[in-house]
Amino acid sequence: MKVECVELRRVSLPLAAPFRTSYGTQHHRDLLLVAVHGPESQGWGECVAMNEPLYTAEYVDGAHAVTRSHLAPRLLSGKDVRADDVAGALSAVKGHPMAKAALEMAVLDAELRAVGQSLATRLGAVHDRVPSGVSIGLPSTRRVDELLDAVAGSIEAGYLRVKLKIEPGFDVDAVRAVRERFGPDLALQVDANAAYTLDDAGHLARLDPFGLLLIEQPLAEDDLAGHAELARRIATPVCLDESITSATTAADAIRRGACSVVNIKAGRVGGYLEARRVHDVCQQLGAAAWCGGMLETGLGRAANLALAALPGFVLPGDISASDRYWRRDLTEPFVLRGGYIDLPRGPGLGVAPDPAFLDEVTTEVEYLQPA
Ligand code: NPQ
Ligand code: MG
Repeated sequence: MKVECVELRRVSLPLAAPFRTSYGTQHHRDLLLVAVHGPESQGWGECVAMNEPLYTAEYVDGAHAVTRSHLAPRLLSGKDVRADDVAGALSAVKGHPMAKAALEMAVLDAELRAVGQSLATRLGAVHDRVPSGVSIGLPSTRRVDELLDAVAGSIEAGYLRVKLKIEPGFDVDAVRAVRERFGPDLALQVDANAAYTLDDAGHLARLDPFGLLLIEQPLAEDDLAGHAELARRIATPVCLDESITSATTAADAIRRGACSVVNIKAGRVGGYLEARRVHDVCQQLGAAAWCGGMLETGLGRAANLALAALPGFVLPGDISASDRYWRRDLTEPFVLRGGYIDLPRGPGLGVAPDPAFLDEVTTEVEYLQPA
C-alpha cells in the first residue's frame, strides 16, 4: 500500500480495577495508537509500551517521539510499502520494537482489509478460538486472602489458567495458599518480572512441590546464563518473557537451556511477523509457546488472538476477556465462552474502534504526511 498519512493518537482508557506488579500500579492505560491511511484502506496498530520504562526500556512518550520523528517518516517516503517490508524499512533505527510493531500491525491491518483476508489466516492460524488465562497482579496489601479472592473470581468467571505475579517476600506462601484452597488441578503459573537473582535459586526451588506450569522471567532480562543455571536447579519449567527480543534470541535461549517455555509478545519482538518466527523457532526446538499480554485494548487483543491460534501455542495465554481490564473497550468487547475467546472473523484485525468512544478517550491526535 501507499501510506498517505500516519495518524498518531494518544488515548487514556480507565482500567476496570488497578493492576499492580513489581513495576507499580496502573489505574489508566495511557496508550499510543497508530493508524495508517492509504488510498484503498486504513489500518490500526496498538503500541503496548507502558507509561514508564520499567518492563523494558520502552515507554509510551518515547515510542510516540521515535514514531513521529524517525519511524513514520520512513513509511511516508512515497514508495509502496508491504507489511513484509516494514521491519526492513525501519531496521536502520535501533531498538524500539514496540513502536515498530505498532506501525507494522497497522500496515498489516490495512493490507489485509484491502484483500479481504483475516490476520489469523495470514499468520497461519489453525484454531477458531483460543483458551483464555488471566494474570493476577500483586494484591495491594500483599495479603494472601486478597489474592485468594481474586483467584476465586477468575475461576468463577471461567478462566482456564491462572498466573500469579510474585516478588521476593510474596511467593512460596502465596502459591501454597492458592494450592491449598483450589487444589492440584488448577492450571497455575507464576511471573516474577525479573525480580530475583541466582542467589534465590534455593528459595525458588521451594516452589517445586506445587506443580506449577512454569515460572516466568525469574531473573534479569540479559541473564541467559543465570536462567540456564536456575533451570538446572529447580523443577518448575523456566519460561522467558522480557529476555526474548527476537527469533534469534529465542533460539539461543532455548538451545542454551535458559528456558523450555516462551511467552511470545509481538510488541517485545518488533511485530506480529517476527512473533510468528519466534513461534516457528519454538516448534522447531521443542519449546512450548504461549501468548503474553500487555493490557491491550480490543485492537491488540484481536491481533493476539490471531497469533495465539497458531499450532505451537500449546498453553493458554494472558489473553483475557475485555471486561478483565476495561470498563469499556475501544472495540466490541471480547467475551469468554466456556473458557475460550472466539477469533474475530472479518478482514484484517476483524475489529475497529468505536469512533465516538475513541474520540471521547483521545487526549491528543496528530496526522503525519509525506515531507
Ligand atoms: C507480563 N503482563 O507478562 C506483563 C507485564 C505488564 C498481563 O502480566 C501496563 C501495561 C501495565 C503493560 C503491567 C501481564 C503492565 C503492562 C505489567 C505489562 O510480564
Ligand atoms: Mg511476564
